Amino acid sequence: MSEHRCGTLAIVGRPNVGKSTLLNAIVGQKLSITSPRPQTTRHRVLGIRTEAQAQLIFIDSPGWQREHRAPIHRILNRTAEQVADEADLVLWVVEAGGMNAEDESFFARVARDRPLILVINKVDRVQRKERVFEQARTLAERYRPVAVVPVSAQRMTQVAALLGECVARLPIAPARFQPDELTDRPERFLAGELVREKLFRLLGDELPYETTVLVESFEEVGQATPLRRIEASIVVQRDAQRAIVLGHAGQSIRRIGSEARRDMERLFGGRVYLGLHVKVRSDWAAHEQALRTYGYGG
Ligand SMILES: Nc1nc2c(ncn2[C@@H]2O[C@H](COP(=O)(O)OP(=O)(O)OP(=O)(O)O)[C@@H](O)[C@H]2O)c(=O)[nH]1
Ligand SMILES: [Mg+2]
Repeated sequence: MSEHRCGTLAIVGRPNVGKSTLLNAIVGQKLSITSPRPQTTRHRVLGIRTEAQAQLIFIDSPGWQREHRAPIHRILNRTAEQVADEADLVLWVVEAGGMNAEDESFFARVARDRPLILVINKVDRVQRKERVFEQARTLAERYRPVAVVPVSAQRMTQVAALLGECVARLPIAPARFQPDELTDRPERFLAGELVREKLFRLLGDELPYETTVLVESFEEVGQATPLRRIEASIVVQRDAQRAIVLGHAGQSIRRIGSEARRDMERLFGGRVYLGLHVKVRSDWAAHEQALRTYGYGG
């Protein structure tokens, strides 16, 4: 019997390459929110995969970007750098056919000198597969990773092959989490994130990045078929944004609420009541201190 392996794997790269989609594909649950908008992820999110002879502890991170125009970008970059620092192995995610100068500076500043697996994601978007192999060859020569694996996180293509490459390179060590643990984040955190995902997906560019979600209360009631009662506030900066979140006759917020609730029920495996509110709070995002109060940077 082979020895048991366990270690941490950082999922890093520039915004929007599919890091969180990959984490979810690996764990089989929506632990980390995803959207077509860059910098959807704002926190480190752990996703644990337990196999017979290995436990892989993946850490999803915010997209790293070269330019930071606002304090929040600096915080997100720092979080991504810390995640890469802490891990036994770094999974650097890039896009099939779509590398740019930002990937290059990410490598120079964050990924260089680390044991690196290069993940070429979104291969489903490339018609001619030999293009992907060419890209893999070029990247292997240029960045000297321990492996290059083309995948489609969305379609789950080659994810098993990626896991095989990962396990082989982890230290021999006992498991750190129980086999049924999927993350270190409490349900309360995951609930807030799912509301934020719907907000991002439904309202997209209409809202500024500073829009966030606060879970005001989270309780479980009832014995036989417990119900999670969750009250959450969407925090915006201006009255006009409040109107956008509410939508005509409250349509938008109702849809955000029902879609978020459906995802929560799937993730928690039980009934959920979700009360959603909108709060206006101006200018807090300009201050890193305020961001910390809201739980960023952790
Ligand atoms: N076609 C295709 N799209 C993908 C794939 N993986 C992710 N996407 C899409 O790419 C977009 C970004 O995905 P995310 O997983 O949120 O990307 P991310 O790297 O976590 O982004 P940030 O958290 O913003 O840094 C979403 O619209 C995904 O549906 C893939 O394998 N194929
Ligand atoms: Mg993400």
